Amino acid sequence: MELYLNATSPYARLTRIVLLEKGLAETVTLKWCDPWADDAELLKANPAGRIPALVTEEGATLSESMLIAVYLDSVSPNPPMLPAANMAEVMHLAGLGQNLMDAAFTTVIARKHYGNAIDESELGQRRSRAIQRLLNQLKGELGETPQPSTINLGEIAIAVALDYLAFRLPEVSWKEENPQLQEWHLAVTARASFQETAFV
Ligand SMILES: N[C@@H](CCC(=O)N[C@@H](CS)C(=O)NCC(=O)O)C(=O)O
Repeated sequence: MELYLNATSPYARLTRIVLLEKGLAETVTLKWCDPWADDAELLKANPAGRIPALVTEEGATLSESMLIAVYLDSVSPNPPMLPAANMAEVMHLAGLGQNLMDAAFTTVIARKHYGNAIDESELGQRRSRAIQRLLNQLKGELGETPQPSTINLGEIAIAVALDYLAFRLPEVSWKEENPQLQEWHLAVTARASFQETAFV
């Protein structure tokens, strides 16, 4: 398989962490690219020009980080990223994580293209309020320190999104304002899969 990615995409990082957690990293060639520079190979694989894009052994290109994660879970069922016993809970958390990622990532990209004043726009303010509401909800839902023995797609998505916030929008200062969430995040990101894929 081949995975198109870069080192700063939260979506690409999520798929890489899933590969590592499932012991599939050796089966994939990492194709580092710049999606913003219309990388020719990436455009050939994924006409949307977005990463992550995974080319399967059969030559099918998959896009969308969550769909790629579901596919990888089917390629190698153990350890499961979407355990059947608590599927709804894991998907619920994965959705919160992906929404936080989307709000943070769109804020970063909007600033890059239109300047920081874009934060004051109607959409910029909606994104900012969404980030605050999501953080509040996560604070309420992620009380217990996660088990070091297992991890699921919901936990991965949330921890990557929180890391991305700290990386790109440090002024949100979610750690200082949510020590409990910080403790949860520290436990998850101590895993080798997170250390190996840290944002740079
Ligand atoms: N919903 C997609 C989002 C993917 C995405 O937005 N990727 C960004 C990099 S972080 C990208 O490739 N952007 C290039 C572009 O939009 O042209 C996913 O979950 O995979």
